[in-house]
Amino acid sequence: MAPVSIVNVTVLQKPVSIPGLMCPFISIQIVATGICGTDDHVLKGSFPNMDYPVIPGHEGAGIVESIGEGVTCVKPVIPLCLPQCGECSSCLNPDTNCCLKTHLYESQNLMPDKTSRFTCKGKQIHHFLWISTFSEYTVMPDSAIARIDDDAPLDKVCLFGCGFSTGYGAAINTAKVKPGSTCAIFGLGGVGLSVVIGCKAAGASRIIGIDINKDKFTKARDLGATECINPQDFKKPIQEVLVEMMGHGVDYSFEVIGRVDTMAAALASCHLSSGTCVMVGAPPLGSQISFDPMLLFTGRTWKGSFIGGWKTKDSIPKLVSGYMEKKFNPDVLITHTLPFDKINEGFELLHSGKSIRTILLY
Ligand code: COD
Ligand code: ZN
Ligand code: ZN
Repeated sequence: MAPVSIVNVTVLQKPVSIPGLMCPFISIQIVATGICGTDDHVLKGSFPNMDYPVIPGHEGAGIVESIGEGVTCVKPVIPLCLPQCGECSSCLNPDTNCCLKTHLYESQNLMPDKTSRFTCKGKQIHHFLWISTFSEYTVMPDSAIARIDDDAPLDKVCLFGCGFSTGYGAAINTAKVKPGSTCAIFGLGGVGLSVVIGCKAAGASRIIGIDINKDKFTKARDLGATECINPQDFKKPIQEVLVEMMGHGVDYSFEVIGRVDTMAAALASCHLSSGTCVMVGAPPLGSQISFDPMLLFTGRTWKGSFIGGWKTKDSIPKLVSGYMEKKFNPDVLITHTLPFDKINEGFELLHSGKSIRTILLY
């Protein structure tokens, strides 16, 4: 993989007014941004329809730098990698958070008005998830910005832009983990550990962490995992190991890696009739999954979870307020803090498995 190059990018900060388009844009100065596994997927070319060159980054916190007509949002803010327009049928439906006016349905590499606001040496650079937080100055639609507490420490609460909210919400909102239940979490990166935090908060009695890197186990146990296992220590497939351990499989399983083999294993690991499997990781570009349909026929539930099921603009500020009230503490996920120009070191730490979350400061 080529190293990330640090270049001076020019950002067009003035809102561009497109006749008939009711979507104001806001320029944000990013103060801190985390490196998430998804940014690494961008560098590896794992996403469909991604246009390069692109500025990744989606776990940031910043301050409002300038505002457009009709925008009342003021600083400080968290950019939302899943916007919430508040008006579409998904936004009006209490059971989903996948807003229809987002990059899920149109290019994520251009702003909704089909422009790019970044150039480098005269060449157009693309946006990522409409927020591109690996840029000190960035532009995003109003629907992709959440106003947060004035006193929130931006070098910590940037984690609410993705990792913590995604994992915690997968347990609390999507799975709706019940007290006394059993859970298995495949993948103990920043997002998987946030699932562990959510399962513990929900009162699960057994929380099994699964990872091929046993260095992740200490932190997983500190956060509430009751057992940790490495699939490479067993001759049998991990789903058979889990079913044997639990009698009939776990009540809830979570795939937080983004691999089809572990997605199928997570499904087979949950209870044959009452088990729920939640897919948090995104499958690789163009992948297909094959599984025995009997796994679902007997009653298992298989669900996806994007940004923890949160309606982001409404919920992220509340999560940050909960953090300020010390209701939960994702700070423990931050293993490294580096100046932004050491971004390549941050990715090396991720690849070597030494970091959970590296926060980059501008
Ligand atoms: N078996 C068990 N564990 C494994 C295996 C395996 N075969 N392969 C890798 N792992 C472990 C790694 O050792 C690591 O500990 C963990 O899985 C992955 O962690 P990270 O640190 O690389 O990644 P996270 O936690 O930052 O992100 C994980 C996601 C699954 C969320 C991410 O990779 C992803 O798929 N994102 C896309 C989904 C999405 O859009 N989510 C919301 C925005 S990120
Ligand atoms: Zn919407
Ligand atoms: Zn992420």
